[in-house]
Amino acid sequence: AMARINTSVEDFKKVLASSDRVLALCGAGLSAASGLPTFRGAGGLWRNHEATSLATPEAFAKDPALVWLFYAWRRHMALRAQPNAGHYALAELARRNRNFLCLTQNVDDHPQSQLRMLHGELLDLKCFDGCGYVERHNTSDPLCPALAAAAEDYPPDQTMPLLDPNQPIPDIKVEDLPHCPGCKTGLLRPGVVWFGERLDEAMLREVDDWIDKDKFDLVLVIGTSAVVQPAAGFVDRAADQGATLAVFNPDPEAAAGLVDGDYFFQEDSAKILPLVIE
Ligand code: BJW
Ligand code: ZN
Repeated sequence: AMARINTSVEDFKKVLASSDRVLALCGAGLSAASGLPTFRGAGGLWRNHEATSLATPEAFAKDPALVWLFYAWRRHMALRAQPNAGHYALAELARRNRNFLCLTQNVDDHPQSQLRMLHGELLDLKCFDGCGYVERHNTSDPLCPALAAAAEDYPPDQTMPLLDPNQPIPDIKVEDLPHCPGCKTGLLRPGVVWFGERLDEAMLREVDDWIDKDKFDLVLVIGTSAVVQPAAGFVDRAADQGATLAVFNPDPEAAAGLVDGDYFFQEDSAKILPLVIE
């Protein structure tokens, strides 16, 4: 039988108001209304590449110029993007409830006391050779002259040549990509977590401890396909403890796995979050 999923804003507001420990897991869909692309499904292609295939150390080792163009373009987009009403609603929830913890898989946010950026930060730079060099929050755009093609602005009716797979990719020499000021030999790379890489250990331990501390009342799953580990596992763990889940996602498939009494809002998170958190 189909699970009886609740879709009532009024019911949800009561559950939220009576919830103490609340966890949120956010993904790329939260930033969709700010004009930033998601990873999977429509919008997950960059030129003719799957965005997820570029987010690996292997892709960077093989073709650092290609991967840097992708991230330089993401930096350019993120630097121009504005937070949307969904971001503001979550910030309001954090102000109201000190026992609310927000985990985001997005790299385009700003760390705060109740926000953990599981997959790192797009504007951070670190050494690909692992010498330990890190630069926080570098906002240069373009990051270097070789990556200028990723930082050009075009009118909305024109396709940026970089995004047109029929246009050749700019020819960039590896020596013209940003290099590590620490060891002088390694390439710099974005300070994000790629597939096969470990999340920040201290952050993981802190999140683990917080989850194990007590039962959850409510878990919000916002704009994420929830397929990437260990992020998605946090939701499963909270659900196993008996928490009510509430999914905010326009894709009907995002409701798979919900059980009786859970909530599903099949909408743009920028529209629905302000209504349920007001
Ligand atoms: C809207 C909307 C709107 C649209 N409003 N919603 C087999 C089993 C289990 C695990 C593994 C496995 N094989 C490999 C692994 C491990 C791997 C993994 O989980 N892979 C799975 C895919 C199977 N995980 C890792 O490698 C992690 N590390 C790790 O496990 O370390 C331990 C270890 C390492 C080595 C050896 C042994 C152990 C690291 C994962 C790092 C993920 N990195 C990326 C890139 C980050 C940098 C960057 O931004 O470029 O993170 S990949 C990409 O996916 C990015 C995202 O944060 C992440 C999640 O994607 P997200 O946010 O959910 O986006 P989408 O596009 O998938 O979904 C968007 C959703 O929004 C959709 O549902 C839309 O419908 C919706 N939406 N518009 C609301 N307006
Ligand atoms: Zn270095």
